Amino acid sequence: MEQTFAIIKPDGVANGLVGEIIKRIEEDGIRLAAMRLTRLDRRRAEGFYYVHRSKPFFSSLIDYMTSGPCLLMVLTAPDVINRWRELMGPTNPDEAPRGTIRGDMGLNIERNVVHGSDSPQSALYEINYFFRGTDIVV
Ligand code: IDP
Ligand code: MG
Repeated sequence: MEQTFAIIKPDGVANGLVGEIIKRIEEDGIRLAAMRLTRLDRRRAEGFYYVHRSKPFFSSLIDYMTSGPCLLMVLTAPDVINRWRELMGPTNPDEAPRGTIRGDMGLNIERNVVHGSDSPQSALYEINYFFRGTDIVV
């Protein structure tokens, strides 16, 4: 069993896509292990995206991620880090195939609906950044 960290970003929540995205997660056989609806403040969003702090899009990314509520999730399944990245599709919705979440619902390379950890190390960091062990129920 493996765990990963996922976010339905503010555009996804604002556009009413939570149900459709969770349906795709469950239909893939991935289990929800923790979940919280929250609005990030700048400090929290900047800490989360620390690795991107020197990118030109950083401050715009923080504006976006703090623009409204988002849904934080821990997902559990065998090989779930790769499986969730496959369901999301590539970062840029213009390059994401139909049938992927970003391909079907992403607005642009910034407003791309969902986040997923990219490695076991980042999954561990990101899960612990937002959740306590006792919040994780599967
Ligand atoms: P990922 O979310 O597919 O792992 P990352 O490269 O880790 O992609 O970038 C984190 C987030 O930053 C992306 O999901 C997207 O919201 C935003 N982002 C990435 N590249 C760009 C860009 O070139 N312009 C604007 N925003 C970007
Ligand atoms: Mg990333």
